[in-house]
Amino acid sequence: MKINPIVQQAILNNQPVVALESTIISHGMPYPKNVETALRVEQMIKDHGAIPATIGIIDGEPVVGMTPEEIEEFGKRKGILKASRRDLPVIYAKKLWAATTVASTMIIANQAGIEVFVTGGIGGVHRGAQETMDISADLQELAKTNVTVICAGAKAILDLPLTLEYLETMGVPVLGFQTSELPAFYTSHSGLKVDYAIDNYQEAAQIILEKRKNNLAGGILITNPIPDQYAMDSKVINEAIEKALKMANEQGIKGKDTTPFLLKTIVELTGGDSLESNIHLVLNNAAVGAEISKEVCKQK
Ligand code: PSU
Ligand code: MN
Repeated sequence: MKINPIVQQAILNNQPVVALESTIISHGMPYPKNVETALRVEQMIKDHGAIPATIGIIDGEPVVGMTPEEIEEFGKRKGILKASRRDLPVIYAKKLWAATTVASTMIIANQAGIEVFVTGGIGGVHRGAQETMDISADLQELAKTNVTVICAGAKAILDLPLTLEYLETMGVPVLGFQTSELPAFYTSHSGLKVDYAIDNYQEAAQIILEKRKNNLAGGILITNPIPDQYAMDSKVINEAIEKALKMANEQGIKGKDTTPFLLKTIVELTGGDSLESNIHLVLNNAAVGAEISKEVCKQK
């Protein structure tokens, strides 16, 4: 793997590093907002005193700490694949370009020695999974790979109660950052409870270090609600979600295309409003993730 020297140095010196995924760039947001956002997220992490490491795969080589030029390329190049765990060996062997999902970013971050990973939303159990068995590989990865993921909960394109059940079965702690309610990505309310609320960065770091010290393999999910001023109106967003799900169904969208299709359609249906919320919640997660990674380094 190719590790950016600044990132490598920081890891070796127990300085805070925050991993970032690239599927959100290539398949989660339209160009040029995707690139703009990715760079702003990196800046936010730096402003909070940590080092960002955006992860992607270039010519079959995992890159940890992409350059701004590489991020730009991931944002606009056509045909960049979406790589989850099962795609990795093929992409490496065929020397392809691929964006990494939550699952594959966790794998590569872990191999590089990075504990904290910030994103927008994770994949989960899709609505209708009782029939389709569409359950994101992100959930299995959280069960086995030692990386802490900070997100804004999961989108209501998913079946949130089943996603929580699945995470419970897989032994993944689901924590709320200063909340006891699972945030629902575009809004801070899902009506569902997280396992535990955590009050501050110190507590987050203590939990992470206890999990590592006691060899309790797997990830931790820290859910961080979108700030009120950027949240969507729940009626507006839920209508868009319902409509997008119906369109996906009618158009026969399946497998790994489902999540990117839904994200794109929701942005179109809300006239770009959902994209603005999405951008702000990622920035907010970046700030929290940077602070947690600092605290982990301090307490280690
Ligand atoms: N949810 C979002 N934005 C995203 C994704 C999910 O709000 O960009 C991406 C992440 O990379 C996540 C992936 O890991 O979609 C999940 O895809 P799937 O459902 O196919 O596992
Ligand atoms: Mn799926």
